[in-house]
Amino acid sequence: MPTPRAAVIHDLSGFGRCSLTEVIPILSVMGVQCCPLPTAFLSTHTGGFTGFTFLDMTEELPKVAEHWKSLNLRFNAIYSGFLGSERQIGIVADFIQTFRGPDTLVVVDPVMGDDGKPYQTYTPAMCAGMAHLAELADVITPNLTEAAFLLNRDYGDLLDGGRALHDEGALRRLAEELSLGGRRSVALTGAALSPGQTGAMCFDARTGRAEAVQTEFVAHPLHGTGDVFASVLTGALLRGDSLRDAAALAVEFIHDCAVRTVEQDLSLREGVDFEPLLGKLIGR
Ligand code: PXL
Repeated sequence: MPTPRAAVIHDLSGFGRCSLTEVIPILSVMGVQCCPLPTAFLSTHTGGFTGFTFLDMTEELPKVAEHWKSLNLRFNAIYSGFLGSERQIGIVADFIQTFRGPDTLVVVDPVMGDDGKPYQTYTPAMCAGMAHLAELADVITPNLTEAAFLLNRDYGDLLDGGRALHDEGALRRLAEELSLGGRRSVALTGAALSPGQTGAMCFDARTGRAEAVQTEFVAHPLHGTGDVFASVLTGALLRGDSLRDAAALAVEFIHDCAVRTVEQDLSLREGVDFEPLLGKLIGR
């Protein structure tokens, strides 16, 4: 089988483990060739840091796309995440429309926020634009905060003010609603069926069914797990795994990384300690 090629549209953050510093090693170890399209270059990620640098790459993106077009490049996957400006939403949408072939897997991780709040650099207009961009996706991977933003709902009301937090039916209905009537697959992260568990609720557009995958919850604040999840999921889908199996692998891998991060007693700023565990993703 030829090596699949993916265009990966995320920021590059120097310290703190997120986006491209997770996406590239994970997809590479899973046998995928990554072609990065960096949306911004930051000194650190924006969670738990102040004073970070931020180089917006908006002007560069269409030039790269133009050159790639002249080379007739084709991609087996187009996978986007953290964006650097409102204008980038239209640029990424154009990129998807230009480079998408009949078999291209389009994954939009609608990175916008966590714990009910947008990330520091995300404006309300960017969040609204992200919902439009996500309409082009075959698969989306929101957390509960991003699900609320995509559906234009209050985060507090999303799961009945927290009462439905561990309610499988409520999570299933939410994943179904996010599928836009079954047009796209959804892996809703941070979906816990009980307080001691966590994982994903997956709606598979191919089967029309929603299914949860769960693991033991590691009670330690972690940063960058969303990017690890979506990257492992993308790699596994490119290998031909079902959405459920791909999500199960991602959930299990993050669990193992979380345990290791706690053992190393790393702070939130360090992100999730995943590099020594990459071998678990080879050839599965
Ligand atoms: O993990 C999502 C993410 C990606 N990129 C940057 C971030 C964040 C979350 O905070 O700050 C720069």
